[in-house]
Amino acid sequence: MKTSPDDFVPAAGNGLLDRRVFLRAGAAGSLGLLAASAGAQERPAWAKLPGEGMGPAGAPSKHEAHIRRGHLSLQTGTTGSGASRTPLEFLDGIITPSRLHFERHHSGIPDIDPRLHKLVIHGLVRRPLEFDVDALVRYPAVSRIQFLECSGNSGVLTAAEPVQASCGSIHGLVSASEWGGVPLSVLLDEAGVEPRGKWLVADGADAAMMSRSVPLEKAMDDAIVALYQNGEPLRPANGYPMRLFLPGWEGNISVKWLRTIKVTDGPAMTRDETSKYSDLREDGSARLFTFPMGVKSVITSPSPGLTMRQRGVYQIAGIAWSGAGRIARVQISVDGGNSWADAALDEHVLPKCLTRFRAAWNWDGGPSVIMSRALDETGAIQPDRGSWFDGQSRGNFYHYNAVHAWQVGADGESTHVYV
Ligand SMILES: Nc1nc2c(c(=O)[nH]1)N[C@H]1C(S)=C(S)[C@@H](COP(=O)(O)O)O[C@H]1N2
Ligand SMILES: [Mo]
Repeated sequence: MKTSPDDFVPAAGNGLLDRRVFLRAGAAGSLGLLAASAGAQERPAWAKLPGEGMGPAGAPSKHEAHIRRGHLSLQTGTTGSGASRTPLEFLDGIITPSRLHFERHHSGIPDIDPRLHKLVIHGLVRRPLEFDVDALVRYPAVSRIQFLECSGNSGVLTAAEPVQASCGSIHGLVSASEWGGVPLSVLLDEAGVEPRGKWLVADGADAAMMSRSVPLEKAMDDAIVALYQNGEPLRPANGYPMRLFLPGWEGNISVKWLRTIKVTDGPAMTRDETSKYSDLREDGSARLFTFPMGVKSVITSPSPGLTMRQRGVYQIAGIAWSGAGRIARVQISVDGGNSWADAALDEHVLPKCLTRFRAAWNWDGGPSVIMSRALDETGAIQPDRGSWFDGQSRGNFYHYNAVHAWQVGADGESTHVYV
């Protein structure tokens, strides 16, 4: 079935179309109407000669070499401390290729020999245990597709003026992977947590000695000791040979290069959970722990650098996620929030994972402000920018999840605006 522009049903102001256009066969064909009609083609040179041979490992096309992690900020006076970001504007679907997963290191990437690395579980347990990789791979394993987001992601949106940067530079401290490994509950059960054991303190084998306190409840619920990322052993930057992975919670607590788990009767109040990653309130007090990441969405296309060259039908695409569970709904506005319509969600709507959303927009070539707003299965709604600041101290920039807006200009370029 072919659709024509007549099949595009308006859903909200300024040309936003009904999402059912994505559910209909032939919808792509209708967008193809914009292209010159394809007739018989000449065979180009590459279609006449035998191609390159195969190799032991793949690499992206040389024509896509610009798709790289962006905004590599290095903390001055350090070697390898800082962050690199996922180039969200160039990606589609929900899985982040491992080579483009964001990185956040507090003291660089340790060069760990997996044969010498051990995870020790001790403290308030009946039987202290020690595991190397060879031992862990013999345990019952699980794998799940889930996001990881740094609490500092999008924090630049607390600035007085909207920063002009790419989508990935602003929001790219979030990625999603298939994480595989051993449920922490299995290992803790084997060690035998004593009744007084209510928390654990996890620390990493990097020079930053990253350490975080985890409530036992979460550890027993869905935490894993991850060994695999997108089907292959973890990348060194992401915790090789093993990391803690706490689905939906602020990235910092997923301790990389996991070395020790000590079961305790309370939180240790480590440097990494007190001097950083805690939210300062208006009255000057600090909130004690903000673990799950709030419901959030971002339009990845169009966005700065992805120029819209002519008026007509475009796909608005983006990602939505919530640390509390599944995304229930994403709404889109292309008129600065005056009217909204539901986006279509891709097939895989997984808990604590990125969800891909799409909407069709018949752009009339005029300046437009485009926004997305997500709702999760617990009923939580992504806040608007104004209400995000309620109760927060000035200067707090962690856990920013407010609705975000791009302005598409008459020249087809997107810029960052506050609404
Ligand atoms: N050992 C250790 N674990 C760590 C860190 C670190 O510097 N050292 N950074 C934390 C922070 S702040 C985040 S956001 C995530 C980032 O994980 P990634 O680099 O795999 O994206 O790891 C966390 N775990
Ligand atoms: Mo982080």
